[in-house]
Amino acid sequence: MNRTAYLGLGGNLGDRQRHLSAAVLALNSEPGVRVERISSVYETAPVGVVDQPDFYNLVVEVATTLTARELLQRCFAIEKELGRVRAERWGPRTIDLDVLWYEGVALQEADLTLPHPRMIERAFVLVPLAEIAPALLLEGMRVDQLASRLDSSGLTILGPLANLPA
Ligand code: GSY
Repeated sequence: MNRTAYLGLGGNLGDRQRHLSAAVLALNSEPGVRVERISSVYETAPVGVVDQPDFYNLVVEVATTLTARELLQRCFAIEKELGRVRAERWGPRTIDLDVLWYEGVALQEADLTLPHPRMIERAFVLVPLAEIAPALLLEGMRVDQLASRLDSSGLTILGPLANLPA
C-alpha cells in the first residue's frame, strides 16, 4: 500500500447513509485498497442543479497499490454495483465516488483530472476533507484554511458513518 489518495463520496437518492456505508465497505474490500480514515457524514444542500434532494457526503483517505486510473475504474465499478445509473450529468444519484487527490499525481485527461478541478470551491468536499487531512496542500494552501473560507451554511454535520466494522 504505497500511495495515499482521497475520495469524495455522495448520494441523494434512496437510503443515503446505507449507500455511503456500502460504498466504503466495497472500497475497503478491493484488492490493493485500504480505507485509512473516514470523515463525518454531512447532509449538504445540492450544488449545481439545486432543484434536487439534499446529499449525504463524506471523504475517505485510502492507502493503495492501484494507479490513479485503476482506482477510478474501481470507483466506477462500485457505483455500478450499488445501482447508479448515469442519467443526468449533474442530477440526482444513488452514489458517486470521485477521486479527489492522488499522491504525487497531477494530470489532465478527458475522464480524469487530478487534483479534482472543482474540489477547492466545494464546501461539501473541503469541510469533510479538512477533518481528516487538515494540512494537505492544494494550490499551496492548507485544506483547513481553504475550507474555513468557504460558505458552509448548506452543510449539517450528522456524525460518524454507521454500520462499519471497528
Ligand atoms: O460531484 C458530486 C455530485 N454532486 C454533489 C454532491 O455530492 N453534494 C452536493 N451537495 N451537491 C452536489 N452536486 C453534485 S453534481
